[in-house]
Amino acid sequence: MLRFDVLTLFPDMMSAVMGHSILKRARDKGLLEVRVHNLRDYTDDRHQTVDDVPYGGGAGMVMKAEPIFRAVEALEREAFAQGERLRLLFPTPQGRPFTHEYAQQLATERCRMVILCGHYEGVDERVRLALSPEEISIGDYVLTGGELPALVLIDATSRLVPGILGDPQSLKEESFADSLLEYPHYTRPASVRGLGVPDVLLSGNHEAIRLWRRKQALRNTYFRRPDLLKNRILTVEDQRLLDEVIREGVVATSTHNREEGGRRL
Ligand code: 9D3
Repeated sequence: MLRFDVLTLFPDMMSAVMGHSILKRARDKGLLEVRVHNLRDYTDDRHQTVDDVPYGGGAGMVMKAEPIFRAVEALEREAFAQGERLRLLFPTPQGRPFTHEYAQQLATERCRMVILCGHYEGVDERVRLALSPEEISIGDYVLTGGELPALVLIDATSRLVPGILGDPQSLKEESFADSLLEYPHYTRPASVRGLGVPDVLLSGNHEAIRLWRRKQALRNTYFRRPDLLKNRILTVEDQRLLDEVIREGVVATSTHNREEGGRRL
C-alpha cells in the first residue's frame, strides 16, 4: 500500500484530481491512499494565518513555518503510533529532477510519503533547516505552486505499483522499452480520411510486427530525443534496426509529424 499525505493551502485542487481516473480506482482497491490536509487547519490564530510578508521587504508573501511544523508533527505522531516512518517530499523549482527512476524508487518505498506544497513566493527557510525535506523539481519551467507537481509525483509513482494499472503487461513492456519513445498506434477503421494503416500491422505476422514497432520506437527516439540513445548499449537487433533507420534518413516512413510540423486542417 502506497500512502501519500499532502499538505497544501489548496486542498480542493488536489481532491478534484484525485477523485478521478485510475487513481480513484487504485484507492477504491486499497492499493493507494492519498489524504489531503489543509495547512489552514494547523494555524492557531483567529484569522488562520498561513502566510506573511517577507522579512527584509520585497514583493509577495511567504508561507509561515509553524503551521507546517504542526502538520508534520501530527503526521509523525500518527505514523509512530502505527510503527511507520515518514519521508518528507518538497516540490520546489531548485529540487532534484524528477525522473522515471525517481518514481520507481518512490513506488518501492515502505514509508508514508508526505508532500509539502509551497505557494506564493516560497516557504520560510526554517522549514528546510528543521525538516530537511527532499526537494524535487518536475522540470525547468515556472509554476505557481507545488500542487500540480505533487499530483505529478503521485500519478507517476502510483502507476508503477503492481495492480494499480489494469494491465500488468504494459508495465513489463515499459521496463523492456525503458527510455525509448513509443511506436505509433492504430485502431479501427483501416482507413480514416484516406489515411491507411501500415500493412505489417494487418499481416498477422507477430515477429514482423514486433520488429516494425521496435524500429519505429528507435526511429522516433533517434530523431526526437537523441539524448536518450547516448551512452546506451544496444542489442545486436536494435543496432541493426537503428542502422536501417539512419540509412533511410528522415524522409522514410515515419508516421509521426515532426515537431511543429502538424498539418493544418
Ligand atoms: C515567483 C517566485 N520565484 C522567484 C524567482 C521563485 C518561485 C517560487 C515558487 C518560482 C515558482 C514557484 C512555484 N513552483 C513550485 O512550487 C514548483 C515547481 C516549479 O515551478 N517548476 C518545476 N517544478 C516545480 S516543483 C515545485
